[in-house]
Amino acid sequence: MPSELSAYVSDPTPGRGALRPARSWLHSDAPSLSLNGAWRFRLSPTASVAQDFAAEEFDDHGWESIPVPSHWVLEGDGAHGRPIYTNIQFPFPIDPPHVPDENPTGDYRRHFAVPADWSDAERIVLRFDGVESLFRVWVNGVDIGSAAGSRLAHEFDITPAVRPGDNVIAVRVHQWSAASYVEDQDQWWLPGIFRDVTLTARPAGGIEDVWLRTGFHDGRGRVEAEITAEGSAFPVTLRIPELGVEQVWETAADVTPVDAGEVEPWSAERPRLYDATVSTAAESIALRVGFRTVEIRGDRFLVNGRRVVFHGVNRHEAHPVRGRVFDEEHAREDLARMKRFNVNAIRTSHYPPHPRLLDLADELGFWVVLECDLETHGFEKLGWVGNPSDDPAWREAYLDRIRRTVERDKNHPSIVIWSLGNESGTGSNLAAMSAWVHARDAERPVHYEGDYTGEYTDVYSRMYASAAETERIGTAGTDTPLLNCTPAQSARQRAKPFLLCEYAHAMGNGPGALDQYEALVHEHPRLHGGFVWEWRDHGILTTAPDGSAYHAYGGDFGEVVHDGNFVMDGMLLSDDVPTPSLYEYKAVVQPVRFVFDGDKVAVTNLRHSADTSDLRFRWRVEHDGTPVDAGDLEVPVVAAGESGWVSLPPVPVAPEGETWLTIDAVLATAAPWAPQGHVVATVQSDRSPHIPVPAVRHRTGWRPDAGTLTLGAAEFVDGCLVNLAGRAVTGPRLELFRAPTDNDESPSDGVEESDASVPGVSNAELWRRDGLDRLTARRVSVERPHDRTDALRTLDKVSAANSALFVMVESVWSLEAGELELRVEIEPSRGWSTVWPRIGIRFDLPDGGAPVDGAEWFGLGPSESYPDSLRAARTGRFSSGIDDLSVDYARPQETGHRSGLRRLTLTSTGTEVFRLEALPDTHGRRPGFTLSRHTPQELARAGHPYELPASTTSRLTIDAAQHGLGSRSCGPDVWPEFALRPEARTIRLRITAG
Ligand code: IPT
Repeated sequence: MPSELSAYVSDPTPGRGALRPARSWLHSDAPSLSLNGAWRFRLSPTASVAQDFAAEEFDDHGWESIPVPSHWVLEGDGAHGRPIYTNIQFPFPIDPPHVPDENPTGDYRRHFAVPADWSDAERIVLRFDGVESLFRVWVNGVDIGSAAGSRLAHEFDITPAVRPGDNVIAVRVHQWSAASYVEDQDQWWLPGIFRDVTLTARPAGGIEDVWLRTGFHDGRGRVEAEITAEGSAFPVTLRIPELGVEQVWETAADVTPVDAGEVEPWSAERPRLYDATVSTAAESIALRVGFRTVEIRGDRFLVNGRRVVFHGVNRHEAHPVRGRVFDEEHAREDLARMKRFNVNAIRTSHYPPHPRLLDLADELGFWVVLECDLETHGFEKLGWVGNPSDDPAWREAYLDRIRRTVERDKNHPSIVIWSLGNESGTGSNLAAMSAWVHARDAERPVHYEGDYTGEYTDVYSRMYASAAETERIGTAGTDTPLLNCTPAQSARQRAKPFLLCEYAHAMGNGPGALDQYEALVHEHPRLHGGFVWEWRDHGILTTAPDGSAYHAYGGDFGEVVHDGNFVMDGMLLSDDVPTPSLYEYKAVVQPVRFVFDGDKVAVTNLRHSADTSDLRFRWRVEHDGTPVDAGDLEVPVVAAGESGWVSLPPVPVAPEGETWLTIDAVLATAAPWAPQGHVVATVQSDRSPHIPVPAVRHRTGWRPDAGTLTLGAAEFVDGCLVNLAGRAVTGPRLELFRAPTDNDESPSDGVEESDASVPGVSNAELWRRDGLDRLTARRVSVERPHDRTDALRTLDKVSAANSALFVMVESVWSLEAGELELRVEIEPSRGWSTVWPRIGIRFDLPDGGAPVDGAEWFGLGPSESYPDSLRAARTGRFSSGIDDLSVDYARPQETGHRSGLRRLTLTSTGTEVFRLEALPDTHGRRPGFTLSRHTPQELARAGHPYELPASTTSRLTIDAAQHGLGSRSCGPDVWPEFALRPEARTIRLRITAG
């Protein structure tokens, strides 16, 4: 590679020729021209191809066409290389600032016409909103400049190179560059011009930049304007028509703060915006201002004087087809969905999103932590040796990145914190970024998680701290040292507001224990909530060998190094389907809470500042899940932070069976993000009388006896169930295995080791070691009572190859008051040392002519639930087809468990097959059920949904217990309280034919 080229590609400084200072992304009436659309495109395997294509005259007829914006690896069905997914790893040798000669390089060309009336323009500016990673641009053969900073905007003055009429632009983009070392975020590497390219005609006397800093104090709004314009552009006028503001500034020196009078403040809950314009004779800029004041007072983070609690998510730009290419409609729907699930905050992990996203955040209402495009995580394995964050050669690049970040988005009221980046170690360049932000924007605090000791940031932040650690951080009067901190540094950090910039890793089935974090926030005001990792899976829609469509993850494109399905860790599946974790999250963080006391309920409004006037309260009473009465609950308006007691309606109680009272807080009128009647918060109260559980009938005189037998709906041959309700059936067999979740598969890091973890080893590994996935049974005995009439007892010893551990399973089938009862006693031997995934029994129901394909149940639902994820589940009657009982996690794993089962009816094409009543055990514990087309073993073997074998059998598992979910794929394990230790359990079912 020629050395000049190598020097260019491996230059840590941020390019040449781009306009500085960076400006806001403004809505101006100055003429502009989008250069989005079809461009000519050529991909080369190295950076060292001839540059002749940059000339004005060049024959590009043989080139392909590619859309701008796009990522070339997602265009052309694999003809342009393929996406690469890595989390921390660099997909090239760690040889900073150099990158390999194999450096996919995309050349782009297109013609554009400069309108004749642009001749009055003082300057013509070319803007790139996002190009990954390093690019260089020519206009009509004239070298304009180069830039790096993939998710940042770069503008160039191209006035000397353009002419009215036809022009040619040429852009060369390299996938790898020095910048790749500081863009090592956990995501797909997706090269190309992936955001808008725009040409603007800058008028003489126009406004270069504007910043309307707003404040809200004592009911009044204030605007402090910063206008960047030539002296000759003045006078400049600020208008906020709705407030009657019309302020004319004759000269730059006149620009003084404006009292906007009485205003409604902006908050994430009531995102009140006022249309404003800032104009000169030549140009008018439209802005939407929101009045709010951000401040830190002691260890509190306040907006408009009130503490903020972040119920946030980390949001990447990810789309299964477009990658990081922005689609406004999709983004708006995504944000509206966040609102519907009670999400109130976004961290823009780990780079500025498309600028338009912040307009949407202002409008729909979110607290935003706006993060700079920076991550050098791959240096961690080198002990951070060579990390750019502490290398003066990179200082300018770091400063350029933060300036572009803050300048572009500074006008947005939704942005309340600036974040320097993610996982970049620590060092002087980060401190320099922070100093720059403090000088530029004294109001908004600076965040960076990697500043563990708090040398240069304003809030204390951690990721994946356990609930116990979080509590230690929040507890007043504690002086336990914090992670990586001396006592003095701990004291410094404890003096600041705390947030979890990432927590509750939502990979696969999980996380559990969301509620533990939420509870802490309300006990310890220093804790300001956090941001779940993460909002959505990043799967890329592609085609399986069998022709079916699926969402690909790391390794699916043949990458040399990759991180598998670690990119599938969202609360939303790649195709926008909310996972049960999102419902759980919604329930856990709901802004209205209820506490029952007899015939009264306390309604507490936990919002930041909005009262409950937008809500209506509805109640309903159900008897065994069947509605019997409903109405509106009159709740006086409750101010934020307040509670009010309300009398409940008289609740008709069912003499036998269960009575549940449910209250929903719903939107009284439609919001921009949800229809009228949308449920914001829910609570249930159990009003059932005590219902005695029928005692186990004691039988004696058992003696060996095989042969055939019919008991109610069940037929047996030699003690084996062969037919149930007229259908062939096998089982029940003991099932201790579940298809390991991503959390189950994750080795423990031994930090804050929980009850369930062995350092360095995953639970799934322990389960396979113990053979839980390959249990075999030996029938010890088959017996009937002396009179041979109405009961059958079998005893099985269940164990795995090469193991002496075992479980005894005693099953008693009997007729009780004419009903078939099955009681299973599960008794572990001594010596089981790990947690168990489940304690259940499985019935296999072959399809025959008509598969068992549906379930109706009274119990917890409608979604799956696990011991540490039960808050979204409510008691009621639900029904579902078999396929909808499972969640299509990107990597098949345990799914579909419904807890707290009372009654279950299995159906086949709408017809009842059999009914099953689950009796609580002597501790009052009820089993759960799973109905699936696959066994746990089949699920565990598949890497993707398309790898699951065709099914000819439905599987019903009744679990006395399941292990919790935890968050161990990146974070704490299952809390001891929800970890399933081997233990004796009883399952009792009453079964009747449909
Ligand atoms: C953390 C990263 O900040 C985030 O980008 C993502 O990779 C997440 O982990 C896991 O999905 S860093 C980790 C070392 C805690």
